[in-house]
Amino acid sequence: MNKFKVVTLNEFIIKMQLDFPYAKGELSNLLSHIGIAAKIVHREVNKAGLVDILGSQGSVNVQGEEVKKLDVFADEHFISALKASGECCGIASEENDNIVSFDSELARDGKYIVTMDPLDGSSNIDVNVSIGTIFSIYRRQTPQGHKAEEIDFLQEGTRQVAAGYIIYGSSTMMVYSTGKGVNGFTLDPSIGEFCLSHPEIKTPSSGKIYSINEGNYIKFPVGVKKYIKYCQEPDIQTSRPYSSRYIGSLVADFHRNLLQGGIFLYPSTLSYPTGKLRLLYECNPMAFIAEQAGGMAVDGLGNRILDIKPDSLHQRVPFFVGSRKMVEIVDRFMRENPEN
Ligand code: AHM
Ligand code: MG
Repeated sequence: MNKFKVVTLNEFIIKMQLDFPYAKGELSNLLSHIGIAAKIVHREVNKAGLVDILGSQGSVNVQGEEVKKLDVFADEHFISALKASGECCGIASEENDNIVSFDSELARDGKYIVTMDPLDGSSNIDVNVSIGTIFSIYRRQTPQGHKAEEIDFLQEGTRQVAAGYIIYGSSTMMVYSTGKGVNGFTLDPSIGEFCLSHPEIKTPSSGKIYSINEGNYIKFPVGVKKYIKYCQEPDIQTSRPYSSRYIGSLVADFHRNLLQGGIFLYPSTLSYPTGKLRLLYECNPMAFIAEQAGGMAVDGLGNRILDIKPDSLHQRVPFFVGSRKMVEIVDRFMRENPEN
């Protein structure tokens, strides 16, 4: 790319703001602050093997899972960046049992709330495998000038104003959407800027990859078992058998499938009867991005993910996301095999 054509994340955010005639720059400011926090977390993730930041901190998060130090670091930095933006009145995060309402006068006037998984795929931190941050932005429901309340967070995914993720991989990338397509930015560490590298991402309507933790096979619903067998059956027309690819980091598995075409599945299992992944800060943002890129996301129980009305902050749902034709097929398998 010609160096004079490099578009930084901030330039892009400002340019996009012009598409919204009444925008006052608040969302742009919020997104820029997320970009700053992402760079700070990138810096720490990159030296994770060098400093004594690895290993478990000893505490247990609200999901009953062990908290690693880097999770806490990411959580704190994203929270302070969002607070500093002055546009956000509160957050809900995987690391916090309850919502965090910001108290300052500036923050109470904030129009937006953010849900986030500050460091997803945390079991991969210690082994230098890609991890990520996932976020969603909504307009608050309660009036400005007051503290954020839980009701501000329990909104359907269709009401997302923006959503995105940061992948800390062989490069660090931020991918986000404000509901007008999906764009990806790669961090150039030498200049400390996210640069537009993947404009207007469209996901293939079908792919050759299925991603699922097959170790749970015997615990899957019948529809999923049959779909896995379908993925493995040879068929020239649909390029089957598909390849199985599973990293165990949602952001990394999703990102690969978004670019190459494929399907990611986390169904209900006996250990996780309603699925493992969290609606508010894992499934909804990814579903929003998938749909904006031409893909699809459902729960396999007859619902589009974005239409589900949340009833609690850390609610889990079964999750099937990816290339449209592949999701349609697994959805059909689920409908035709309703038994568990
Ligand atoms: P985490 O938020 O505790 O990191 O868990 C979420 C992760 C996802 O990134 C990934 O898709 C899934 O858990 C993997 O779960 P499993 O190990 O059961 O396959
Ligand atoms: Mg997570």
